[in-house]
Amino acid sequence: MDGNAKLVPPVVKVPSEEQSTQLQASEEQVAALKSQLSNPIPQVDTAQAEWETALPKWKVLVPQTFTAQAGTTLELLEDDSILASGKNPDKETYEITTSLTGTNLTAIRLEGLTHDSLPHKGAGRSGNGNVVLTEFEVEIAGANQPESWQPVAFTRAWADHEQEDGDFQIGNAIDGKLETGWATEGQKKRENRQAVFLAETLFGYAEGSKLRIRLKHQSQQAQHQFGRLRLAVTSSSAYTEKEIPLKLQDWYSLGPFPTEGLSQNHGPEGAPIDLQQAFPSGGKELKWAKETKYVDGQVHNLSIGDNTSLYLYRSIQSQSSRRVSLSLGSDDAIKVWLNQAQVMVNDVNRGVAADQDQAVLDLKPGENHLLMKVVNYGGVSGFYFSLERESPLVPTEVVEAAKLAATDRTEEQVEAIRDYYRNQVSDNEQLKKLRQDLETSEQKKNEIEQAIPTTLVMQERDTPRGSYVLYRGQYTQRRQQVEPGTPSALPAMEEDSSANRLGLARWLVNPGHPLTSRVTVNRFWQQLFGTGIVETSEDFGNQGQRPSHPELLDWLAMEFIESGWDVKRMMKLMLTSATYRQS
Ligand SMILES: [Ca+2]
Ligand SMILES: [Ca+2]
Repeated sequence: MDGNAKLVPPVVKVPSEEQSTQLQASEEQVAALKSQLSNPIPQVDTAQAEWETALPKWKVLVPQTFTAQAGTTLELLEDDSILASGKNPDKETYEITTSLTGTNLTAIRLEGLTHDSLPHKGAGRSGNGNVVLTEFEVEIAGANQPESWQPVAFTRAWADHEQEDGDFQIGNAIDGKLETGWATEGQKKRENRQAVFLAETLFGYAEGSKLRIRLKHQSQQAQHQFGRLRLAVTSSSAYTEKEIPLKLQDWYSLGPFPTEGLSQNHGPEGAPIDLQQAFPSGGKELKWAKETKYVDGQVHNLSIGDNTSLYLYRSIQSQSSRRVSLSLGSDDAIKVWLNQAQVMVNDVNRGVAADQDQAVLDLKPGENHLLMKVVNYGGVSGFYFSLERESPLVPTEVVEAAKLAATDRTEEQVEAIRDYYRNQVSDNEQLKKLRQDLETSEQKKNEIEQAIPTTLVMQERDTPRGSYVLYRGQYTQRRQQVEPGTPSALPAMEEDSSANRLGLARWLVNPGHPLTSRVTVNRFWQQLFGTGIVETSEDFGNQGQRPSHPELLDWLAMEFIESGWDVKRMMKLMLTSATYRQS
């Protein structure tokens, strides 16, 4: 059998004793680390509590009127979401009005929610579950002047997911153009979605306000409407702060330096960057040069020669401590430092493309120094640099659960907040270490499991297929159903035995049923002597011949059973017998 080929299930693992011990130890280690990762960690939990209080508080808007221009049926559900059904037009615009109190509102949240009645139980109405929102428009009027509608302009929007193949960013929903839109990629992600729209100015009248909200689904993609949606407002400043952009200064380049490899420091590594400093190289002095041709988010080609290093530097200004994701590409190897600390390294030989590597930058308030080194091992060279869009929105369930007093949260809610905080937000070193250890342990456990040999087994179906007498042998002509059993001329299976393969196997080797043993030892005899004690070794029944020495056959059969079906022992017994040596 091909040892590399995967066995077709059902199979059982047959570990050696050593493997069993190793596996158990590594399983225990994984379980211990998992439990540490979910147990209280005072330092982390205190930071989590602070983070929770800073989460935006959302107020769900209760729709008062809701209409669909092209004839979709809209219905208000108990959780104040709106569900679409009935007619499913190619294009549709939903209009919702609501009253609200509160001033200094900053943002509106739109949730696309899944529902069992929608295609694939997703959040959209199209056949594949995808949604394209071409425009999201909001107007506001004071409660005292209900008909003087003023637009609420949005400057920025975030979505927890955007379809990646094509131009489907959330910003397309507030660009005033009906030909552009935000796609949720609902054909792949059949889950709740959220988008947050940041208002240009604070909104909300002191006397109360009316809002009129339009969701325009005017895409070329037919029926790409939300099937269920909910709206909320907040006065949180969380999104306003997010809006303050990073200031990315010009690039400077230094090099190329002939190099022995990625680890060779040509001068600027590990020290504060001084753009005036000169670096010796091959009898010359190299200096930093300002580069204005590099555009973020584009692949740039460099011609720096074989086995050379080029340094790239820029400063990044941030208003606050924040974490951003950096997406990189390089031809060939790359190393990146932030404020002199290495943040990523990849010693590879490759062509450059977008998004080959990712790095996380923990920016401090004020000026941050980003240094990159690209090493070209041969041929062409190049790099790619892009700061990714904002970190993902905190899932609505987490935000809503965090609003509740700790004592009012369900166990699932406590877990959801803790897991999200620990995995996505916290930069605690102890946690990082635990996660790394868990990863290593799980890898080790997998390696042990992979090394355990498997063997094929049989497995009974949960519900037996059923066997029937077939009239004249035709499979379409079923007569009565038959049950598994042994031929009536032979002893029956024991009553407590299951009527399956296992039962049959046990019946065959039952010491009270010597026929199997007799047939087997007779074949051994035939192998050695040329003729069996029963000459018709293939037929032991009424049609076969009588044994020449019935007592010998019985004795051998009993010996075989009592030896525990030991074939080698039986062979030896026969080969060393006086009878065999005579022949
Ligand atoms: Ca648009
Ligand atoms: Ca190259």
